[in-house]
Amino acid sequence: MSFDAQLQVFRARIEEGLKCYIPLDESTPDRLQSAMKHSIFAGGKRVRPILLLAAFDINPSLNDPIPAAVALEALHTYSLIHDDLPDMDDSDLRRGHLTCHKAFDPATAILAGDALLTLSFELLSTAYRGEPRIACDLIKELSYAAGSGRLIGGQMEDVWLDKSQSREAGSLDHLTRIEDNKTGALFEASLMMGLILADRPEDELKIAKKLGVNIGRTFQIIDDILDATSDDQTLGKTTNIDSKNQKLTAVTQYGVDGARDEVDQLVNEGKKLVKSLDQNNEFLMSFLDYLKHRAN
Ligand code: GRG
Repeated sequence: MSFDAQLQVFRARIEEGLKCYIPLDESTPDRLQSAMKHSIFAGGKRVRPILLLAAFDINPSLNDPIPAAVALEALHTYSLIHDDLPDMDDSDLRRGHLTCHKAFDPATAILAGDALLTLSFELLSTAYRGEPRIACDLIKELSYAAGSGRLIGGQMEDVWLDKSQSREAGSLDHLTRIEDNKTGALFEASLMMGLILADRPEDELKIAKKLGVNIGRTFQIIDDILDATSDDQTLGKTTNIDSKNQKLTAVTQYGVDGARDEVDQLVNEGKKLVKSLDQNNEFLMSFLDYLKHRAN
């Protein structure tokens, strides 16, 4: 199967999974349901759950990876909703639609994010209760990646650099560490969760972690390049935020061409890691090129 066809198959399975697991019962207030669905069904590339499925497919087990893929996308969507809030990035546009707080109101958006975050762990604990060790490992992996030392901690440091206006004084190493947490942590978790579901050994988990860091950095630099070179309509979100905030990024540091060179180097290193995880994995190899060439 071609890369594009496989990507569509993975995406279709994820969309089906979201439609299956996100409907909530009447105990969830209508307004909250609408806000959660507004954001999670607004589109989105679904790259994290795709990576989870691709990692699982290397040596699949009998476990169903779809609930974990849905849990991961729900958690990612929560982070976008909260990131867009007036007291964070204050963005109007996300996934080509109004952000959750613009379509509803900030209090509803906070609660919709909280509810999607909580739903992730409810899904993992109920879907895999027949395999308690797998369930616990998945919950541990995702909660660690989303927690105060990684995603939330990275966001805290990032918000604080803006508030304290010390961003220009920050070193690129410091910013890379923040972005490894803000962006990379969920990519690491995506691959790790796929391998945990497939019950793979520790040495493969270690390679997956390194590949997750690599993909997170690649993704972030492309995001910085797109922020500087694309427009709101193509990206479906507010652009030029970095230059407006005088943010130190790979682009402001090395220029667009220099940042592209960084991406080339990261993609080459990423391909070596894919090879050591699975000698002939055409999909993951092409996935790295897809990230490099993405337009949104
Ligand atoms: C609020 C705890 C908390 C964390 C926010 C999401 C986030 C952390 C920050 C967003 C700004 C950022 C770091 C952008 C670069 C990487 C990123 C997370 C982009 C958005 O993800 P995509 O491109 O979005 O996969 P879609 O909409 O396709 O799912």
